[in-house]
This record gives sequence, structure tokens and C-alpha cells, in this order.
Amino acid sequence: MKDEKPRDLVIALRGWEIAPWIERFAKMLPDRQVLALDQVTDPDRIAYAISWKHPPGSLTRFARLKAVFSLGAGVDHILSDPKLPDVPVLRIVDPDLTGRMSEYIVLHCLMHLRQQRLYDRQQRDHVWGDDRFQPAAGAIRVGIMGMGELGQDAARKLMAIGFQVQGWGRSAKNRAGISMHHGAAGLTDFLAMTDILVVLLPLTPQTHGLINRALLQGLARDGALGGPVLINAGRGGLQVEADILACLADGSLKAATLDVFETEPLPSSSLLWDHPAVTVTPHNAAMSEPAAICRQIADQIRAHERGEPFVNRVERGRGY
Ligand code: NDP
Ligand code: OXD
Repeated sequence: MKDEKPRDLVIALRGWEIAPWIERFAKMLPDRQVLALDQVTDPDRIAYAISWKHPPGSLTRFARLKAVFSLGAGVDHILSDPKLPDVPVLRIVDPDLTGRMSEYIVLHCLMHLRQQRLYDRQQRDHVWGDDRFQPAAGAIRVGIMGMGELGQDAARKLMAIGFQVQGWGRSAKNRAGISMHHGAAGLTDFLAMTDILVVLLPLTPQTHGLINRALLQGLARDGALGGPVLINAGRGGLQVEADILACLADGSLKAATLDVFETEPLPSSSLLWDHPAVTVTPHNAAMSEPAAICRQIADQIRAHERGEPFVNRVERGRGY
């Protein structure tokens, strides 16, 4: 038995129901076993681990593992495992997920541009307000931190609406038609020309806590929205929530849309829930179609077994 090549899958999740995932993968890969962590009796038959926040250390028993797949685009939940086996880590890059994230970013940029929260309050109070003037999208500078798969698509769609868009990344890169900045040296200028800050960064040791008071205070104060706005759909660990609240209180931030939080689910005691300038969504900016995710992983497994290289492979050293 030991000489047989391992081919089975283990699904290791926290916070999500496991049965539907086992069922989906079993349907797509009917020629092998798909098991939950606690169902595995022969760890040497496991070739692939499918993870969403797998319990740290839980993959060490799979000595013949060939790859760990993330069920999402982010891999911070995998790389934070100090006992992660030394095998390729693959992530989801999917047009369905990317399109949904861009819908979210466009929706919230427009919501802040068109002051929709104000009109919601006015409608609730039966007020025909005087404050009806709106700047045009072309007057607003959107700065996107993280110009990878998601940031670039959002940038294109925001530009199609007329927003001025610039990007910030880790390394110097050309992105057609977009003014780009990078690294610590490029951050000050980038922030000083940003009215709406969109955060689509991965969570790494370098980006942890980056969205803090000092950074938010560097945003443009002279923009057509009357104050800078933050939209974070990257990861909660990127932001310091006490600093966001302090900046909202002292006026250095006008409003925020947050999809991700330092602690998820967001505790009911968080002041963010009731803040009139904060829009909270439950980490669902880009919930991908589960079937599309499973298909992509199943296709990768079959391609790998035909001798093709893995795609969407994470560079573990850089953390994304
Ligand atoms: P990519 O890996 O394609 O892009 C990451 C981008 O971030 C790159 O432009 C990279 O720069 C930049 N970056 C990384 N580290 C740094 C750094 N230290 N300083 C400056 N820039 C940095 O990722 P995706 O676009 O696919 O996804 C981004 C993140 O979005 C995911 O990691 C995940 O956390 C989050 N996400 C959230 C979802 C939600 O529902 N809220 C859904 C899906 C993803 P460079 O170009 O130089 O490499
Ligand atoms: C992801 C997410 O990383 O949904 O895909 O957060």
C-alpha cells in the first residue's frame, strides 16, 4: 500500500461547514477519497490539503503531502501555521471572485461619492435635504493599495466610471494607464493625492497594522468629498481599528467602509457597528461561487498529475 502514489484529499476548515465541501470535491474527483481531518485513518494516502483557516499544526501528519490549496484568494490563514509542511501553497485566482470584489469596490466608492448614507438617514426622517450637490467621479482621486489581481480589475472599472485612479504596491510595476507608486518611499506622495483609499493588500508581516493613524493622517484633506474615506476589503489585520475611530473623531477621516476586521465575526461590543460614518459588511466583499473554487482546485490536481506545473503558487518568503 505504501508504494501506491498518494492521491486523496483532506479538507481542513475552521468557521465553515465542512460537509458541503466534501460533497463538492467528491463529485468533482470521484476517483479518490475526500476526507475531513478527523476521518483520515491512513495519513500516507493524503496528497492534497484543502484549507480555510486549518488548525495550526494539523497538516504535519501528512508526510506525503504534495500541496496545500487555499479555498480563497488570501493565504495568510495558511502561512500563519508555524508547522506548515514545506510543500507548494496555491491560492484562488478566479474571474468570478475578481468581478465580485470590483462590484464591491465600485459600489462603495459610488456610495461615498453620492453620499448615499446621508440620503438613507434623510429618507428615514422624511427630510428633503438641501445638501444635494455632488462632485463628479472625475473630481475624486481613488488610491488603491495592492495592485494585484483584485486591485487592477477594480482600478479599470473605477476608471471606466470616471474616477482618477492611482495604485501602490510593493515593487515597481507598470500598470497600463495607471499612475503607480511603490514601497515606503512612494507612500507619502500616494497618500497625499488620495481622497478614497481602497485597501486590497494581503496580510503579511510587512502589511500588518499598516492602516494606522499615521497613515490615515497622510491622506489628502483638500479633496472634493470634504475629507478622506477608507475602504478596506483586504484583511482586518491590516487595520488598527482604534486608530480608525480616532481619525473619524478628529476629522482626519470622513467615513469608512470595512468588510474585514481585527476580530471576525466583529464583536457586538465594537464601536464600529453604530458609528454613523462607518459601513460594516460581514467579510463578503467577494464570496466566490463554491463550485467555481472546487473546479479550479480539481483542475489543478488533474493537471499536476499529468505532469503540469501548479499555477497561482504563493511565494512563501514574501507572504502572498
Ligand atoms: P495579489 O497577490 O494578486 O496582489 C497583492 C498586491 O499587494 C500586489 O500588488 C502586491 O505588490 C501588493 N503588496 C503585497 N505586499 C505589499 C507590501 N508590503 N507593500 C506594498 N504592496 C504590497 O492578491 P489579490 O489581489 O488576489 O488579493 C489581495 C487580497 O485581497 C488577498 O490577499 C485577500 O487578503 C483579500 N481578499 C479579500 C476578500 C474579501 O472578501 N474581503 C476576497 C478575496 C481576497 P506587488 O505587485 O509589488 O507584488
Ligand atoms: C479570500 C476571502 O481570501 O474571501 O478569498 O477573504
